[in-house]
Amino acid sequence: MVQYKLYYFNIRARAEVIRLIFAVAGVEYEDIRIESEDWPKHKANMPLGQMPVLEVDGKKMVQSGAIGRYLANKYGLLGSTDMDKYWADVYIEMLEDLSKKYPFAETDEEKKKELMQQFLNVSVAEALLKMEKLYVENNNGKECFLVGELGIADLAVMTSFDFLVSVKEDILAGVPKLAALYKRIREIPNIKAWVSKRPQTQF
Ligand SMILES: N[C@@H](CCC(=O)N[C@@H](CS)C(=O)NCC(=O)O)C(=O)O
Repeated sequence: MVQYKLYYFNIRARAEVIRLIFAVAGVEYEDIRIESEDWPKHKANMPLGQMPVLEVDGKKMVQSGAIGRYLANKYGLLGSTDMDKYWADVYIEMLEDLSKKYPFAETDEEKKKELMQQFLNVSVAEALLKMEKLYVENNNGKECFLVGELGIADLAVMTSFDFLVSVKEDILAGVPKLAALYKRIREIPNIKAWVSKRPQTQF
């Protein structure tokens, strides 16, 4: 059996899709969470000086997106056709574009509040509407997942929405299809079980 060790900070962020893939696939792994104050001791041992890092039988893998696709491919969550894989990537890239607009770097609290409102009310609102439109067009309004069967894009949506809903509870009010999708993903038994036991962190 493959031995997996996942190294990341004690947050969901860039490691959560990987954790969700393991949860859905029912695969055992060590979820190693490094506290920020201990990070300087570990940084030099990580191939790119960053995390997430997934150790697979002692070999360290880097880049969360690449790790996610590697695992999704292995555990049947990448999409069954080339077109499904393409569309899964489209949704993931949309979320990635959106995450780049989050005002991480702002240190002034007042300014950050203002930028956060702009992020939620403009960037997120527009991205959600575009995503809802694509979802409806692509799955012909069927009540299922983003691209056919449950896959990596759904897990990426779930983890992004977990964050967005935590900062603005009604953020999905204008996108009922995506709101229903989010609910459906969170109700999958393996996901529900992981959510109920995972460490509670802000993001
Ligand atoms: N593109 C990389 C980005 C990794 C990254 O930025 N990791 C951050 C945490 S989210 C990190 O390790 N920061 C600590 C540092 O760079 O010292 C990925 O997705 O894996």
